[in-house]
Amino acid sequence: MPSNKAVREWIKEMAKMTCPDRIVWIDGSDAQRDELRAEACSTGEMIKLNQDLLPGCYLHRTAINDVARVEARTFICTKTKEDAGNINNWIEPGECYSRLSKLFKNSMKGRTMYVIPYSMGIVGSDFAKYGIELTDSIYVVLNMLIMTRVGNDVLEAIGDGDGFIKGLHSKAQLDEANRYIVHFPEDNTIWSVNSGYGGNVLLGKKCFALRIASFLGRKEGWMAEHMLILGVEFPDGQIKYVCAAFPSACGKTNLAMLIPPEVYRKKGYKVWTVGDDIAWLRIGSDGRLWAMNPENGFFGVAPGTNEKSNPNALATTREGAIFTNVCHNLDNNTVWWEGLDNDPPKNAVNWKGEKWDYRKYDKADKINTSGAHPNSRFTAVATNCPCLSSEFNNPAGVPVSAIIFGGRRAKTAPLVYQSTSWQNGTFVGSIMASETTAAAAGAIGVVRRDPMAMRPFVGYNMGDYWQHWLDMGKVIPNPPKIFHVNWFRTDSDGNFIWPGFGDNLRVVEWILKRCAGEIDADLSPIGYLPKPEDINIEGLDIGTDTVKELLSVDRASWLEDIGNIRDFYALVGDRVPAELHKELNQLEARLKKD
Ligand code: GTP
Ligand code: SPV
Ligand code: MN
Repeated sequence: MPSNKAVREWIKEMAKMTCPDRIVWIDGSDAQRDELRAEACSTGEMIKLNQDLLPGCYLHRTAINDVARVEARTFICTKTKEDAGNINNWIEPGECYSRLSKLFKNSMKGRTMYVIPYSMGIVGSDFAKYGIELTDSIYVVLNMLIMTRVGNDVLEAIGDGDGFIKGLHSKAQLDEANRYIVHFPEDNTIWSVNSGYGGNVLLGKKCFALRIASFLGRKEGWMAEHMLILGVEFPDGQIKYVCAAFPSACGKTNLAMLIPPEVYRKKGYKVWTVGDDIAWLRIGSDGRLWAMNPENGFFGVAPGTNEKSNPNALATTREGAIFTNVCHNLDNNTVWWEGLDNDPPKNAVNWKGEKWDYRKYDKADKINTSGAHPNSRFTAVATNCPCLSSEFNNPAGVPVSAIIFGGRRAKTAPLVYQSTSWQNGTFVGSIMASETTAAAAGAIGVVRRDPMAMRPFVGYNMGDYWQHWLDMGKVIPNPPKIFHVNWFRTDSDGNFIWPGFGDNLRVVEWILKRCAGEIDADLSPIGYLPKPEDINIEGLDIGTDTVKELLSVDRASWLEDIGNIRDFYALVGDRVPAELHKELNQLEARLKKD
């Protein structure tokens, strides 16, 4: 127990409410981790996998009604409703504390409360922030040990201060009707109850590093974003970094770990991963924007990950990983998921824990017929990643040349375009849209506006968040250029036109050339488009005509979008910055011209 009075009193209060049988401090040691793994296996909470093939790897299944983030049950509880804004759910803080206190009351009776002191960022560094998560789930402890930096040194770094983020989590009864993921940004507090799924319960991730951190960033002059961070090494050894914000399950992990196409590898191109989900951005003393990854592991989508699409991610999961809601291959006690290979296990248990018959798989009813849940995940140790950047542990992060927004759009958005300024780039981020995925509960494949890929993660009013983007642009002396990409345009048969994955480097190369001022582009109503011949298609089986198709801008569908964007801005409400309304009007006028 540390001497810090704020820490001690808060834990005492939470324990009084939740009534655990005992309290265990997590120290970050391997010995304690191994004991917890053994305990979780003895109760069936985890399954130990084949240790010859997957050393240190375990399987966990969540409750079948608890497999994704639940946005409808996620709340931002600021004092006033306006400060949370119309895009967030809101409950008055006093009312919320009292409602949830009833759910937490005695929720840990007969259980252990684990105290996890963790750091987002390098412990002791200028830009690290600390949290303590109290939880009654060993699964949460084992995941936090991978995803964050945990240990006694965090308590030392917190010292006598009270600036740590107070996180309380209880599985309680896993009661869906009483599930709450609640943030009190003005109190540095997060309460999560009745869930056991990653994004709802690993409180360092979306809850702290995005929702609370975005709130802090606005106050303190930095930004917390749903972005991967990646370095491209050129044949001359120079490395340039980009950040990219895509909505959940839209390709961040894949882009962050991409393997360059053969023609690029031969020339000496390499790609280095700094982060795959979250970036904290601040202005460096050199006047550039710097990005650091506050996490220490990857919580990645399993389905679709294979030797061809993302060999680096696969390699990262071969040791010390936790697999959640994937398919269990009983023949060799390993794991499988759709898109791993074409050889589904014949003797297997599906993500629900039932005997699984691969022959009954029906693409139209994935949830009920697949071996792995579409949002099944791996939790993997970052340092296992073969392409991990040497800057991963650099507390200052890396300087950013480009910010890339992107979504999953079958039609409207072209393969890539460049904004004309920071303000216009902020506008481009604000009008992002994407088809919904399995990463959150609800319908899949519906286009919805997801500004900056942050719709579910902004810890305050969306209008104020956009204003913060505009304000940051005014004080970054040498800001990154802002782009938009779409890997997901489909043909009339519904097939993806662009090969994607490793070949996305071809687009990133164009982006970096634009940043370096090395090539021209064509100004269109929506921004700068590549000259088709400037997208390198050497070694691909698509021609320049396909590139032209991928870059085409259909004015009618863009004009249709304008109406939808107006409705969305109206929903965000009166804090939408005037500059963005102006950008929207100008875009409409340009689209209508001629
Ligand atoms: P979160 O962890 O939920 O934030 O997701 P993410 O943005 O990291 O997405 P991820 O890289 O895990 O990709 C999700 C899905 O998109 C997987 O099924 C991938 O196979 C697929 N995907 C990723 N990149 C591409 C691409 O370039 N083209 C196509 N067609 N699919 C892709
Ligand atoms: C996402 O949904 O964007 C994720 C997974 O990265 S979760 O941690 O569940 O939020
Ligand atoms: Mn994510």
